[in-house]
Amino acid sequence: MSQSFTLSQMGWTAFFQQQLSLEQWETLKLGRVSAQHRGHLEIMTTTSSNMSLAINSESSTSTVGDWILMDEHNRYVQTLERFSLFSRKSAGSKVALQLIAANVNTAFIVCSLDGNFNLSRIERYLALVNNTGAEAVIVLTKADTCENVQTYVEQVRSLDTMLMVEAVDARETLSIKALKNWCAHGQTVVFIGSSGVGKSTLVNTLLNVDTQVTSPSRADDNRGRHTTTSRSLHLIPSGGLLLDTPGMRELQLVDCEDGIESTFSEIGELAEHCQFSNCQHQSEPGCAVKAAIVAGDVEQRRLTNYDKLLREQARNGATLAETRSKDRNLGRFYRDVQLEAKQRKGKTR
Ligand SMILES: Nc1nc2c(ncn2[C@@H]2O[C@H](COP(=O)(O)OP(=O)(O)OP(=O)(O)O)[C@@H](O)[C@H]2O)c(=O)[nH]1
Ligand SMILES: [Mg+2]
Ligand SMILES: [Zn+2]
Repeated sequence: MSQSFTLSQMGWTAFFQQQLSLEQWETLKLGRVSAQHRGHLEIMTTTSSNMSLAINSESSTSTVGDWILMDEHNRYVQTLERFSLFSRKSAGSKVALQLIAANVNTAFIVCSLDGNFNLSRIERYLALVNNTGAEAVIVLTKADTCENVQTYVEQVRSLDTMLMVEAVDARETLSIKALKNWCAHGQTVVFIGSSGVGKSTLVNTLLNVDTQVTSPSRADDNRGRHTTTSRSLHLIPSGGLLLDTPGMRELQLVDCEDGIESTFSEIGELAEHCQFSNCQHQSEPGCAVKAAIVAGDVEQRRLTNYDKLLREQARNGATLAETRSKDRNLGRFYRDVQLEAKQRKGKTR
């Protein structure tokens, strides 16, 4: 299917326009990465919804949602600066940063009300989203299977009274009507959350077509059977772009301190009133955070999660930096060895 859209429908704004010179604007082609495959990127342009671009060492750093420039032969030239970027530590033991999505306005943090609900997990996703500057909306799906929906909505609101929360039946157009507010013309929305919570179901209902494959929930979503296996960007002809992602088994945060601080801002504010400026809020005297917990104003769970996430992102950040520097040193080592070999050859010749 080859539909064509305007740049503005695809999310183009002045932020990107100002990055181009007049010459680039007149001679180069623009596209937005809509999917990433093993050897090629799928690109949305004003003339094609699925142009293919081979991945080379330069384009390999771009991700779904990126705007890229191509020359007249459809060769990759450059990725434009992003206004937001989602990344995490790659799942499993691999020490690498995985880019999830670029240029996202809103993130729907999707949780289902059938056993998936977990406030600490929601905070983890919130820290990720708040670190990017995108707006977070908590979408509680499978509200049709739950008897006390309102109590869950209130639990989420207790994290932050300003937080947007919507409880829906993801399969029903009428039920998800409120979500359309965030899917306005040119706005990009990413769907994140565990496997089986209804991300692709939401995408299908919002698109009004069954583009994304969905499958019945498994009792245990920890076995790695994900229905959606890659990220993809879909344009709603009436406005908005939806970025579906595979369920995350493990969202490990990296360098997310700002996101964590803004997600748990009341703890930081209280900490300013602790007797010691380096208070760890454990058992120090004059701890304002502990006092708030005793008074019932802050949940102990929240403080524990705050500490855990802060430590985790710092640890992952340090490991990643170490790996990068090792790689650099190794690269230098190989270069030196090659240089030496060349010099030796030169001498013997
Ligand atoms: N009753 C009910 N079922 C839902 C709702 N949302 C999703 N489902 C069902 O839940 C199952 C899983 O939905 P998917 O949309 O595939 O979940 P997903 O989050 O995309 O999962 P992954 O692609 O594995 O990450 C499907 O059978 C959906 O029909 C809902 O609000 N109510
Ligand atoms: Mg899916
Ligand atoms: Zn303290």
